[in-house]
Amino acid sequence: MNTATKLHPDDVRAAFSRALSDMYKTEVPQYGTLLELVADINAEVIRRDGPLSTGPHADEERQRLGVERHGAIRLGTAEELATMRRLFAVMGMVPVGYYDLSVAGVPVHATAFRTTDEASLRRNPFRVFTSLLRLDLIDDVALRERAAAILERRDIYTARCRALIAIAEREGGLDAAQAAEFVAQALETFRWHHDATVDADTYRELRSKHPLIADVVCFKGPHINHLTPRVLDIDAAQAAMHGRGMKAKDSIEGPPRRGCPILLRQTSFLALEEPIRFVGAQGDGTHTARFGEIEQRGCALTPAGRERYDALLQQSREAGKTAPDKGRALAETFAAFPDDLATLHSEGLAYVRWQVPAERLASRERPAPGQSAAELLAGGWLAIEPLIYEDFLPVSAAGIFRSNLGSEGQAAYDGGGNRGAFERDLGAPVADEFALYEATEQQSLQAALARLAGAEATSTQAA
Ligand code: OOG
Ligand code: NI
Repeated sequence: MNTATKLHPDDVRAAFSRALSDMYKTEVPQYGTLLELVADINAEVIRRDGPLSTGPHADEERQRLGVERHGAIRLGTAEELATMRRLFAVMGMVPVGYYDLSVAGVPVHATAFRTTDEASLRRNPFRVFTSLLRLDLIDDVALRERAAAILERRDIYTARCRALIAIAEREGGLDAAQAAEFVAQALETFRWHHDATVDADTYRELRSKHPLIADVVCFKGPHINHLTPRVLDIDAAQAAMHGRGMKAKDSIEGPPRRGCPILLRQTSFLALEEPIRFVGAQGDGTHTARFGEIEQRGCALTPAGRERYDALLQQSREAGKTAPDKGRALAETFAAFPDDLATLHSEGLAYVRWQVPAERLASRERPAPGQSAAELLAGGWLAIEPLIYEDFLPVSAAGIFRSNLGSEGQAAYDGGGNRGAFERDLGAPVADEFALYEATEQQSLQAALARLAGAEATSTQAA
Protein backbone atom coordinates (compact mmCIF):
# COMPACT_ATOMS: atom_id res chain seq x y z
CA MET A 1 0.00 0.00 0.00
CA ASN A 2 1.39 3.35 -1.02
CA THR A 3 -0.57 6.07 0.72
CA ALA A 4 1.80 8.85 -0.36
CA THR A 5 0.07 9.16 -3.72
CA LYS A 6 -3.44 8.90 -2.31
CA LEU A 7 -5.73 11.89 -2.32
CA HIS A 8 -7.11 12.80 1.11
CA PRO A 9 -10.78 11.75 1.49
CA ASP A 10 -11.54 15.43 2.30
CA ASP A 11 -10.42 16.37 -1.20
CA VAL A 12 -12.51 13.64 -2.79
CA ARG A 13 -15.54 14.83 -0.80
CA ALA A 14 -14.96 18.47 -1.75
CA ALA A 15 -14.66 17.51 -5.43
CA PHE A 16 -17.80 15.37 -5.30
CA SER A 17 -19.82 18.03 -3.49
CA ARG A 18 -18.78 20.60 -6.11
CA ALA A 19 -19.57 18.27 -9.02
CA LEU A 20 -22.97 17.39 -7.56
CA SER A 21 -23.79 21.05 -7.03
CA ASP A 22 -22.81 21.88 -10.62
CA MET A 23 -24.93 19.03 -11.94
CA TYR A 24 -27.93 20.06 -9.83
CA LYS A 25 -27.58 23.65 -11.03
CA THR A 26 -28.05 22.55 -14.62
CA GLU A 27 -30.86 20.13 -13.69
CA VAL A 28 -32.74 22.56 -11.41
CA PRO A 29 -31.85 26.18 -12.35
CA GLN A 30 -33.75 27.57 -9.33
CA TYR A 31 -31.10 25.96 -7.14
CA GLY A 32 -28.53 28.27 -8.73
CA THR A 33 -30.70 31.29 -7.92
CA LEU A 34 -30.99 30.04 -4.36
CA LEU A 35 -27.19 29.82 -4.03
CA GLU A 36 -26.85 33.44 -5.13
CA LEU A 37 -29.52 34.60 -2.74
CA VAL A 38 -27.91 32.74 0.17
CA ALA A 39 -24.42 34.10 -0.63
CA ASP A 40 -25.81 37.68 -0.61
CA ILE A 41 -27.57 37.21 2.72
CA ASN A 42 -24.55 35.53 4.34
CA ALA A 43 -22.24 38.36 3.27
CA GLU A 44 -24.72 40.88 4.67
CA VAL A 45 -25.09 39.08 8.02
CA ILE A 46 -21.31 38.83 8.46
CA ARG A 47 -20.98 42.54 7.65
CA ARG A 48 -23.65 43.30 10.24
CA ASP A 49 -22.84 40.82 13.05
CA GLY A 50 -19.15 40.11 12.56
CA PRO A 51 -17.36 36.82 11.88
CA LEU A 52 -18.77 33.38 12.71
CA SER A 53 -15.85 32.52 14.92
CA THR A 54 -13.15 34.53 16.61
CA GLY A 55 -10.99 31.50 17.18
CA PRO A 56 -7.88 30.31 15.37
CA HIS A 57 -9.94 28.88 12.50
CA ALA A 58 -12.04 31.95 11.68
CA ASP A 59 -10.95 32.05 8.02
CA GLU A 60 -11.67 28.39 7.49
CA GLU A 61 -15.11 28.75 9.11
CA ARG A 62 -15.86 31.51 6.63
CA GLN A 63 -14.67 29.42 3.68
CA ARG A 64 -16.62 26.45 4.93
CA LEU A 65 -19.83 28.46 4.79
CA GLY A 66 -19.27 29.18 1.09
CA VAL A 67 -19.28 25.46 0.19
CA GLU A 68 -21.59 24.15 2.90
CA ARG A 69 -24.61 22.14 1.81
CA HIS A 70 -26.49 18.91 2.37
CA GLY A 71 -28.34 16.68 -0.03
CA ALA A 72 -30.86 13.88 0.28
CA ILE A 73 -31.42 10.55 -1.44
CA ARG A 74 -33.91 7.72 -0.93
CA LEU A 75 -32.82 4.13 -1.44
CA GLY A 76 -34.82 0.99 -2.07
CA THR A 77 -32.81 -2.03 -0.91
CA ALA A 78 -30.37 -3.17 1.75
CA GLU A 79 -27.70 -3.78 -0.90
CA GLU A 80 -28.09 -0.21 -2.20
CA LEU A 81 -27.68 1.13 1.32
CA ALA A 82 -24.66 -1.01 2.19
CA THR A 83 -22.91 -0.01 -1.03
CA MET A 84 -23.77 3.64 -0.40
CA ARG A 85 -22.01 3.36 2.97
CA ARG A 86 -18.88 2.10 1.19
CA LEU A 87 -19.18 4.82 -1.47
CA PHE A 88 -19.40 7.60 1.11
CA ALA A 89 -16.52 6.07 3.09
CA VAL A 90 -14.24 6.83 0.12
CA MET A 91 -15.05 10.51 0.84
CA GLY A 92 -14.51 10.21 4.60
CA MET A 93 -18.24 10.17 5.35
CA VAL A 94 -19.74 7.80 7.92
CA PRO A 95 -23.33 7.15 9.04
CA VAL A 96 -24.32 9.31 12.03
CA GLY A 97 -27.65 8.95 13.83
CA TYR A 98 -30.80 6.92 13.21
CA TYR A 99 -33.97 8.69 12.08
CA ASP A 100 -37.32 6.94 12.22
CA LEU A 101 -39.85 8.80 10.05
CA SER A 102 -42.61 6.19 10.19
CA VAL A 103 -44.21 7.91 13.17
CA ALA A 104 -44.75 10.94 10.95
CA GLY A 105 -46.34 8.92 8.16
CA VAL A 106 -43.28 8.54 5.95
CA PRO A 107 -42.36 4.84 5.44
CA VAL A 108 -38.59 5.27 5.64
CA HIS A 109 -35.79 5.23 8.16
CA ALA A 110 -32.57 7.09 7.62
CA THR A 111 -29.10 8.14 8.63
CA ALA A 112 -26.90 11.10 7.79
CA PHE A 113 -23.60 10.41 6.07
CA ARG A 114 -21.08 13.03 7.10
CA THR A 115 -17.55 13.55 8.21
CA THR A 116 -17.02 13.63 11.97
CA ASP A 117 -13.54 15.02 12.29
CA GLU A 118 -13.27 18.73 13.20
CA ALA A 119 -10.62 19.60 10.63
CA SER A 120 -12.51 17.68 7.95
CA LEU A 121 -15.75 19.45 8.82
CA ARG A 122 -13.97 22.77 8.38
CA ARG A 123 -12.57 21.65 5.05
CA ASN A 124 -15.98 20.58 3.71
CA PRO A 125 -19.00 19.60 5.83
CA PHE A 126 -20.99 18.04 2.95
CA ARG A 127 -23.64 15.66 4.32
CA VAL A 128 -26.31 13.49 2.80
CA PHE A 129 -29.58 12.53 4.47
CA THR A 130 -29.99 8.97 3.23
CA SER A 131 -33.25 7.14 3.71
CA LEU A 132 -34.21 3.56 3.06
CA LEU A 133 -37.74 2.66 2.00
CA ARG A 134 -39.44 0.34 4.49
CA LEU A 135 -41.43 -2.05 2.36
CA ASP A 136 -42.20 -3.95 5.59
CA LEU A 137 -44.60 -1.13 6.47
CA ILE A 138 -46.67 -1.62 3.31
CA ASP A 139 -49.64 -3.78 4.29
CA ASP A 140 -50.65 -4.74 0.72
CA VAL A 141 -48.58 -7.92 0.31
CA ALA A 142 -48.94 -8.20 -3.48
CA LEU A 143 -47.88 -4.59 -4.00
CA ARG A 144 -45.01 -4.99 -1.57
CA GLU A 145 -43.71 -8.00 -3.46
CA ARG A 146 -44.08 -6.25 -6.80
CA ALA A 147 -42.13 -3.24 -5.54
CA ALA A 148 -39.40 -5.49 -4.19
CA ALA A 149 -39.15 -7.35 -7.51
CA ILE A 150 -38.84 -4.08 -9.46
CA LEU A 151 -36.12 -2.84 -7.12
CA GLU A 152 -34.28 -6.16 -7.37
CA ARG A 153 -33.81 -5.67 -11.11
CA ARG A 154 -32.02 -2.34 -10.99
CA ASP A 155 -28.39 -1.56 -10.27
CA ILE A 156 -27.96 2.07 -9.19
CA TYR A 157 -24.14 1.92 -9.39
CA THR A 158 -21.99 1.76 -12.50
CA ALA A 159 -19.63 -1.20 -12.74
CA ARG A 160 -16.67 1.16 -12.69
CA CYS A 161 -17.98 2.89 -9.56
CA ARG A 162 -18.15 -0.47 -7.79
CA ALA A 163 -14.63 -1.28 -8.97
CA LEU A 164 -13.24 2.03 -7.72
CA ILE A 165 -14.87 1.59 -4.30
CA ALA A 166 -13.18 -1.82 -4.06
CA ILE A 167 -9.83 -0.32 -5.09
CA ALA A 168 -10.15 2.41 -2.45
CA GLU A 169 -10.93 -0.19 0.21
CA ARG A 170 -8.11 -2.46 -0.81
CA GLU A 171 -5.44 0.20 -1.30
CA GLY A 172 -6.44 2.64 1.41
CA GLY A 173 -7.60 5.38 -0.95
CA LEU A 174 -7.53 6.63 -4.52
CA ASP A 175 -4.87 8.54 -6.41
CA ALA A 176 -5.80 11.79 -8.17
CA ALA A 177 -6.75 10.19 -11.50
CA GLN A 178 -8.79 7.45 -9.82
CA ALA A 179 -10.49 10.02 -7.60
CA ALA A 180 -11.52 12.12 -10.60
CA GLU A 181 -12.95 9.01 -12.22
CA PHE A 182 -14.69 8.03 -8.99
CA VAL A 183 -16.38 11.43 -8.71
CA ALA A 184 -17.68 11.17 -12.29
CA GLN A 185 -18.88 7.59 -11.79
CA ALA A 186 -20.49 8.23 -8.40
CA LEU A 187 -22.32 11.22 -9.87
CA GLU A 188 -24.18 8.83 -12.21
CA THR A 189 -26.01 7.34 -9.22
CA PHE A 190 -27.34 10.76 -8.19
CA ARG A 191 -28.42 11.90 -11.64
CA TRP A 192 -32.03 12.49 -12.66
CA HIS A 193 -33.44 10.05 -15.24
CA HIS A 194 -36.60 11.05 -16.95
CA ASP A 195 -37.22 7.48 -18.11
CA ALA A 196 -39.20 5.49 -15.55
CA THR A 197 -38.53 1.75 -15.18
CA VAL A 198 -42.26 0.89 -14.98
CA ASP A 199 -45.45 1.52 -16.92
CA ALA A 200 -47.86 4.30 -16.04
CA ASP A 201 -50.33 2.01 -14.26
CA THR A 202 -47.70 0.58 -11.94
CA TYR A 203 -46.49 4.10 -11.14
CA ARG A 204 -50.01 5.26 -10.31
CA GLU A 205 -50.74 2.25 -8.16
CA LEU A 206 -47.55 2.67 -6.11
CA ARG A 207 -48.20 6.38 -5.87
CA SER A 208 -51.68 5.87 -4.49
CA LYS A 209 -50.16 3.90 -1.58
CA HIS A 210 -47.63 6.61 -0.87
CA PRO A 211 -45.91 9.06 -3.28
CA LEU A 212 -42.62 8.18 -1.68
CA ILE A 213 -42.92 4.54 -2.73
CA ALA A 214 -43.38 5.58 -6.37
CA ASP A 215 -40.44 7.96 -6.12
CA VAL A 216 -38.10 5.26 -4.83
CA VAL A 217 -39.31 2.28 -6.85
CA CYS A 218 -40.07 3.60 -10.35
CA PHE A 219 -36.75 5.10 -11.40
CA LYS A 220 -33.30 3.91 -12.38
CA GLY A 221 -31.60 5.50 -9.43
CA PRO A 222 -31.95 7.58 -6.27
CA HIS A 223 -31.83 10.99 -7.94
CA ILE A 224 -30.59 13.64 -5.54
CA ASN A 225 -33.86 15.31 -4.55
CA HIS A 226 -32.49 18.55 -3.10
CA LEU A 227 -29.26 20.30 -2.17
CA THR A 228 -29.43 22.71 0.72
CA PRO A 229 -27.07 25.63 1.28
CA ARG A 230 -26.62 27.01 4.80
CA VAL A 231 -27.92 30.53 5.33
CA LEU A 232 -27.18 32.74 8.33
CA ASP A 233 -30.63 34.41 8.42
CA ILE A 234 -33.39 32.11 7.25
CA ASP A 235 -36.19 34.64 7.82
CA ALA A 236 -34.46 37.07 5.46
CA ALA A 237 -33.94 34.24 2.97
CA GLN A 238 -37.59 33.17 3.17
CA ALA A 239 -38.70 36.75 2.42
CA ALA A 240 -36.16 37.05 -0.42
CA MET A 241 -37.37 33.76 -1.93
CA HIS A 242 -40.88 35.18 -2.16
CA GLY A 243 -39.35 38.34 -3.66
CA ARG A 244 -37.73 36.30 -6.43
CA GLY A 245 -40.91 34.47 -7.27
CA MET A 246 -40.10 31.15 -5.59
CA LYS A 247 -42.97 29.42 -3.85
CA ALA A 248 -41.46 28.81 -0.44
CA LYS A 249 -43.18 26.50 2.01
CA ASP A 250 -45.33 28.65 4.32
CA SER A 251 -43.71 27.78 7.64
CA ILE A 252 -40.12 27.22 8.72
CA GLU A 253 -39.42 23.81 10.29
CA GLY A 254 -37.66 23.60 13.62
CA PRO A 255 -37.34 26.06 16.50
CA PRO A 256 -38.52 29.68 16.23
CA ARG A 257 -36.19 32.60 15.48
CA ARG A 258 -33.96 33.17 18.50
CA GLY A 259 -31.19 35.40 19.76
CA CYS A 260 -28.93 32.37 20.12
CA PRO A 261 -29.93 29.99 17.30
CA ILE A 262 -30.23 26.32 18.25
CA LEU A 263 -30.23 23.15 16.16
CA LEU A 264 -31.65 23.61 12.72
CA ARG A 265 -34.30 25.71 10.97
CA GLN A 266 -35.29 24.77 7.44
CA THR A 267 -37.60 25.85 4.67
CA SER A 268 -38.03 24.70 1.09
CA PHE A 269 -39.63 25.65 -2.17
CA LEU A 270 -41.91 23.14 -3.69
CA ALA A 271 -40.98 20.28 -5.95
CA LEU A 272 -40.81 20.74 -9.68
CA GLU A 273 -43.29 18.93 -11.82
CA GLU A 274 -41.07 17.09 -14.28
CA PRO A 275 -41.97 15.31 -17.48
CA ILE A 276 -41.26 11.59 -17.40
CA ARG A 277 -41.52 8.77 -19.87
CA PHE A 278 -43.10 5.51 -18.71
CA VAL A 279 -42.50 2.10 -20.20
CA GLY A 280 -45.13 1.02 -22.74
CA ALA A 281 -47.98 2.70 -24.54
CA GLN A 282 -49.32 5.58 -22.40
CA GLY A 283 -45.78 6.83 -22.07
CA ASP A 284 -45.90 10.49 -21.07
CA GLY A 285 -46.46 11.65 -17.52
CA THR A 286 -45.11 13.85 -14.77
CA HIS A 287 -43.50 13.32 -11.38
CA THR A 288 -42.67 15.68 -8.55
CA ALA A 289 -39.61 14.78 -6.55
CA ARG A 290 -37.04 17.52 -6.57
CA PHE A 291 -37.07 20.76 -4.66
CA GLY A 292 -34.94 23.48 -3.16
CA GLU A 293 -34.24 23.95 0.54
CA ILE A 294 -32.28 26.30 2.77
CA GLU A 295 -31.31 25.91 6.38
CA GLN A 296 -29.93 27.91 9.26
CA ARG A 297 -27.77 26.01 11.71
CA GLY A 298 -27.36 26.86 15.36
CA CYS A 299 -25.94 25.38 18.51
CA ALA A 300 -25.95 21.60 19.06
CA LEU A 301 -27.95 20.56 22.13
CA THR A 302 -27.01 17.99 24.77
CA PRO A 303 -29.39 15.09 25.46
CA ALA A 304 -30.98 17.22 28.21
CA GLY A 305 -31.34 20.18 25.85
CA ARG A 306 -32.72 18.00 23.12
CA GLU A 307 -35.26 16.44 25.47
CA ARG A 308 -36.45 19.89 26.41
CA TYR A 309 -36.55 20.95 22.76
CA ASP A 310 -38.64 17.91 21.78
CA ALA A 311 -41.07 18.47 24.65
CA LEU A 312 -41.54 22.15 23.76
CA LEU A 313 -41.99 21.34 20.09
CA GLN A 314 -44.67 18.81 20.97
CA GLN A 315 -46.31 21.31 23.32
CA SER A 316 -46.37 24.03 20.67
CA ARG A 317 -47.88 21.61 18.14
CA GLU A 318 -50.68 20.92 20.59
CA ALA A 319 -51.15 24.65 21.17
CA GLY A 320 -50.89 25.30 17.43
CA LYS A 321 -53.84 23.05 16.71
CA THR A 322 -56.17 25.64 18.17
CA ALA A 323 -54.13 28.83 17.87
CA PRO A 324 -54.80 30.91 14.75
CA ASP A 325 -51.10 31.72 14.36
CA LYS A 326 -48.85 28.63 14.55
CA GLY A 327 -45.64 30.65 14.34
CA ARG A 328 -46.73 32.68 17.33
CA ALA A 329 -47.64 29.56 19.30
CA LEU A 330 -44.15 28.22 18.59
CA ALA A 331 -42.42 31.43 19.69
CA GLU A 332 -44.52 31.65 22.86
CA THR A 333 -43.87 28.04 23.85
CA PHE A 334 -40.14 28.41 23.27
CA ALA A 335 -39.95 31.44 25.55
CA ALA A 336 -39.36 28.78 28.23
CA PHE A 337 -36.04 27.76 26.60
CA PRO A 338 -33.02 29.85 27.68
CA ASP A 339 -31.85 32.10 24.86
CA ASP A 340 -28.28 33.07 25.67
CA LEU A 341 -25.23 30.87 25.29
CA ALA A 342 -23.98 31.40 28.86
CA THR A 343 -27.22 30.01 30.32
CA LEU A 344 -27.51 27.23 27.75
CA HIS A 345 -24.00 26.20 28.71
CA SER A 346 -24.29 26.57 32.48
CA GLU A 347 -27.55 24.60 32.52
CA GLY A 348 -25.95 21.83 30.47
CA LEU A 349 -28.36 22.26 27.55
CA ALA A 350 -25.93 23.04 24.73
CA TYR A 351 -22.49 22.04 23.47
CA VAL A 352 -19.89 24.77 23.11
CA ARG A 353 -16.49 25.34 21.61
CA TRP A 354 -13.89 26.72 23.99
CA GLN A 355 -11.56 29.55 22.95
CA VAL A 356 -8.96 31.76 24.52
CA PRO A 357 -9.79 35.42 23.83
CA ALA A 358 -7.09 36.97 21.63
CA GLU A 359 -6.36 39.81 24.05
CA ARG A 360 -5.74 37.29 26.82
CA LEU A 361 -3.28 35.40 24.66
CA ALA A 362 -1.50 38.64 23.88
CA SER A 363 -1.36 39.89 27.47
CA ARG A 364 1.36 39.08 29.98
CA GLU A 365 -1.07 38.41 32.77
CA ARG A 366 -1.96 34.86 33.57
CA PRO A 367 -4.69 33.15 35.54
CA ALA A 368 -4.11 32.04 39.08
CA PRO A 369 -3.24 28.34 38.99
CA GLY A 370 -5.64 25.53 39.81
CA GLN A 371 -8.80 27.08 38.40
CA SER A 372 -11.58 25.06 36.86
CA ALA A 373 -12.83 25.70 33.34
CA ALA A 374 -15.90 27.42 34.82
CA GLU A 375 -13.68 29.72 36.87
CA LEU A 376 -11.46 30.51 33.89
CA LEU A 377 -14.63 31.28 31.92
CA ALA A 378 -15.96 33.56 34.64
CA GLY A 379 -12.59 35.31 34.81
CA GLY A 380 -12.54 35.89 31.05
CA TRP A 381 -9.54 33.63 30.47
CA LEU A 382 -11.64 31.30 28.42
CA ALA A 383 -14.60 32.08 26.17
CA ILE A 384 -17.28 29.89 24.62
CA GLU A 385 -19.01 29.95 21.28
CA PRO A 386 -21.79 27.73 19.93
CA LEU A 387 -20.79 24.31 18.62
CA ILE A 388 -22.74 24.11 15.39
CA TYR A 389 -25.28 21.32 14.94
CA GLU A 390 -24.16 19.07 12.07
CA ASP A 391 -27.14 16.70 11.95
CA PHE A 392 -30.86 16.64 11.19
CA LEU A 393 -34.19 16.65 13.01
CA PRO A 394 -36.70 13.86 12.38
CA VAL A 395 -39.82 16.01 12.86
CA SER A 396 -38.44 18.66 10.50
CA ALA A 397 -37.37 16.04 7.97
CA ALA A 398 -40.86 14.55 7.98
CA GLY A 399 -42.28 18.04 7.39
CA ILE A 400 -39.92 18.53 4.45
CA PHE A 401 -40.84 15.12 3.00
CA ARG A 402 -44.54 15.87 3.33
CA SER A 403 -44.46 19.36 1.87
CA ASN A 404 -42.78 18.05 -1.25
CA LEU A 405 -44.39 14.70 -1.86
CA GLY A 406 -48.06 15.57 -1.84
CA SER A 407 -50.62 14.49 0.69
CA GLU A 408 -51.49 10.93 -0.34
CA GLY A 409 -50.54 8.18 2.06
CA GLN A 410 -50.96 7.36 5.69
CA ALA A 411 -50.85 9.69 8.69
CA ALA A 412 -48.63 7.34 10.67
CA TYR A 413 -47.40 3.76 10.67
CA ASP A 414 -47.54 1.48 13.68
CA GLY A 415 -44.61 -0.46 14.97
CA GLY A 416 -42.12 2.36 15.37
CA GLY A 417 -38.51 2.46 14.26
CA ASN A 418 -36.26 -0.49 13.69
CA ARG A 419 -32.72 0.61 14.21
CA GLY A 420 -31.44 -2.96 14.39
CA ALA A 421 -32.79 -3.76 10.92
CA PHE A 422 -31.39 -0.52 9.56
CA GLU A 423 -27.91 -1.18 10.89
CA ARG A 424 -28.02 -4.74 9.62
CA ASP A 425 -28.95 -3.49 6.13
CA LEU A 426 -26.32 -0.77 6.35
CA GLY A 427 -23.72 -3.31 7.40
CA ALA A 428 -22.47 -1.15 10.27
CA PRO A 429 -23.70 0.65 13.38
CA VAL A 430 -24.53 4.35 13.12
CA ALA A 431 -22.44 6.74 15.21
CA ASP A 432 -23.98 8.51 18.20
CA GLU A 433 -24.19 12.25 17.44
CA PHE A 434 -24.15 13.27 21.12
CA ALA A 435 -20.90 11.41 21.75
CA LEU A 436 -19.33 13.21 18.77
CA TYR A 437 -20.33 16.68 20.06
CA GLU A 438 -19.20 15.82 23.57
CA ALA A 439 -15.79 14.73 22.26
CA THR A 440 -15.43 17.87 20.14
CA GLU A 441 -16.28 20.10 23.10
CA GLN A 442 -13.75 18.32 25.30
CA GLN A 443 -11.05 18.52 22.64
CA SER A 444 -11.65 22.25 22.22
CA LEU A 445 -11.36 22.71 25.98
CA GLN A 446 -8.08 20.78 26.12
CA ALA A 447 -6.74 22.78 23.16
CA ALA A 448 -7.77 26.09 24.76
CA LEU A 449 -6.15 25.13 28.06
CA ALA A 450 -2.99 24.17 26.21
CA ARG A 451 -2.96 27.50 24.40
CA LEU A 452 -3.41 29.31 27.67
CA ALA A 453 -0.53 27.33 29.13
CA GLY A 454 1.53 28.00 26.00
CA ALA A 455 0.78 31.70 26.31
CA GLU A 456 1.95 31.59 29.90
CA ALA A 457 5.18 29.97 28.81
CA THR A 458 5.75 32.60 26.14
CA SER A 459 5.01 35.54 28.42
CA THR A 460 7.23 34.04 31.11
CA GLN A 461 10.07 33.83 28.62
CA ALA A 462 9.42 37.38 27.44
CA ALA A 463 9.38 38.73 30.99
C1 OOG B 1 -35.21 14.01 2.91
C2 OOG B 1 -35.86 15.01 3.80
C3 OOG B 1 -34.99 15.30 5.01
C4 OOG B 1 -33.86 17.42 5.79
O1 OOG B 1 -33.20 18.42 5.49
O2 OOG B 1 -34.39 17.28 6.90
C5 OOG B 1 -34.00 16.38 4.77
C6 OOG B 1 -35.96 13.71 1.67
O3 OOG B 1 -36.90 14.42 1.31
O4 OOG B 1 -35.55 12.73 1.00
O5 OOG B 1 -33.33 16.48 3.79
NI1 NI C 1 -32.87 18.56 3.48
